Amino acid sequence: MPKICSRRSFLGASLLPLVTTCLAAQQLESQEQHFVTKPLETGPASMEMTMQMSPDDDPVLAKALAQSVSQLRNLAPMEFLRRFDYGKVTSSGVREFDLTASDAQIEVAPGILFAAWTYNGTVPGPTLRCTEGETVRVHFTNRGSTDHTIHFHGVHASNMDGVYEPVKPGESKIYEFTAAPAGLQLYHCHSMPASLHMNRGLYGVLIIDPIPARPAANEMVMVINGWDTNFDRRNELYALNGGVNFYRDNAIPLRVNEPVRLYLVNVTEYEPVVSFHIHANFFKLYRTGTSKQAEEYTDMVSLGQAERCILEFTYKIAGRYMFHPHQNLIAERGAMGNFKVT
Ligand SMILES: [Cu+2]
Repeated sequence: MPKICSRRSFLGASLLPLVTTCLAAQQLESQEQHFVTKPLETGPASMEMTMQMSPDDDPVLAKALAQSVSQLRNLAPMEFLRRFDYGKVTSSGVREFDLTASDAQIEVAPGILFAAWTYNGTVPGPTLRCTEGETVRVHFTNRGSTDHTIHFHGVHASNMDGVYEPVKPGESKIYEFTAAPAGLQLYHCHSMPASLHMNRGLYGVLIIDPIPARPAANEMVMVINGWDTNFDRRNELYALNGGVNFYRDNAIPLRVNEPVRLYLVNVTEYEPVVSFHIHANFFKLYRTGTSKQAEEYTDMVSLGQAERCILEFTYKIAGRYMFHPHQNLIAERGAMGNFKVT
């Protein structure tokens, strides 16, 4: 029996649905830990659950962190890094995107399946890309099991803000706005509780390119996120672009002397701040990407939740270089990566 079941089974009748889920999970492959529990209600029971599970006391999570990562089901962090969705431009010049919310089981670490809520089937959702001043139209369909929205960061009308008009399962909504300001924005579900809808995986990146465009570079998107696998409002695991330790074991290839531009976004729930550090190098820092003038030249940046920034750097010496949040516990629990510079 997976340890999660034995630990939870003594917690009493209020957690009977969890126990039932655990019994069902025993039918699943023995090497996998499936997290398919319902979110906890507020109240004494959830307080009790905050004492449960961390990689320090759960051998399943500890093993998943120690195991080498190669492929993850319904996640493709290496492809995600440089996959930009430009949508389609209509004859009238409107840039249109399609986003569909759906429930999906995604493997966030080897053998760890998470019952995610997704945009277009994966986490993060697609990186949408447009140019400042364009009219953007997003066709949103909710094929999930509960209400969702899309809340875009940016400047737009209140009825396009994706907060007060929940889209019910089976329904659709069109969001339309003028892309502004240029910079690194994000989008996420704002159904309540937003913390749950984001922890479940409903977020993505919106890049609004300036006119004139930034200089050519090897561009990548990196989203820092946490995984609260037992819905106790604390993260057991952390990830870069959804995959726990994926870039630790699958180094991102870079070339010596090539300019690199990293679009960095923090969507980590339940942490007041998450930092990011690259080894053996410094970067130019553009907060929110709204200015073309770098604000700092540094090797560390700290981001509150939903904060983002653009980093520009170049490696001049070949080798393997680590990057990670400098809260080392967060790095050790999955938000670890390497560049391989050749
Ligand atoms: Cu939602």
